[in-house]
Amino acid sequence: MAKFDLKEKTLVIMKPDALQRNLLGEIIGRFERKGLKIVGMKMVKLSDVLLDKHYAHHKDKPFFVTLKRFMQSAPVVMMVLEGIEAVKVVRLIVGPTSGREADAGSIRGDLAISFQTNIVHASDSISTAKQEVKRFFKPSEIFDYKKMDFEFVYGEEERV
Ligand code: FUP
Repeated sequence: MAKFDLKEKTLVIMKPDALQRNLLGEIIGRFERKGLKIVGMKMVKLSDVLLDKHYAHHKDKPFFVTLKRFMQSAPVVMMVLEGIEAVKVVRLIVGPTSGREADAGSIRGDLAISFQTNIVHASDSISTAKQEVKRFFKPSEIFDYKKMDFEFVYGEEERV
């Protein structure tokens, strides 16, 4: 069995504030430069049904209404990113929920000063990532292709 899962996938949602603040290219560039592989990407207006499922764990919280209003205020751009330990790596790049607590160098630490308008969503575990990728992307919207920088992004032992 392979030592590393080169195809671990995670979901990133670039929220309406990322779009409105012209930060999409900046965010995508950070993930690209890290070596993560973009295997799916699309722009959508999130429906009530999808948001109720996505934020089901927050359904009874007082901020649920404002969170939904914000998430539906403009389209979002969603990506499926792939790579070894993609879920963990992406959460590190994104930083903790509050832009005020996130370390400089992370997306939220560098680009957000809010708790709610915090630029991106990223799956928080391997099992959540599996559910979220399935929730937002059809199998035909996820692509398996050869990336030309692969041999330089990973060392030989990681590529077997
Ligand atoms: P995260 O996994 O970092 O995106 O954070 P959570 O799943 O805990 O929260 C999801 C979203 O709910 C956050 F991005 C912002 C919003 N939120 C609030 O607006 N108020 C709160 O008190 C907590 C979360």
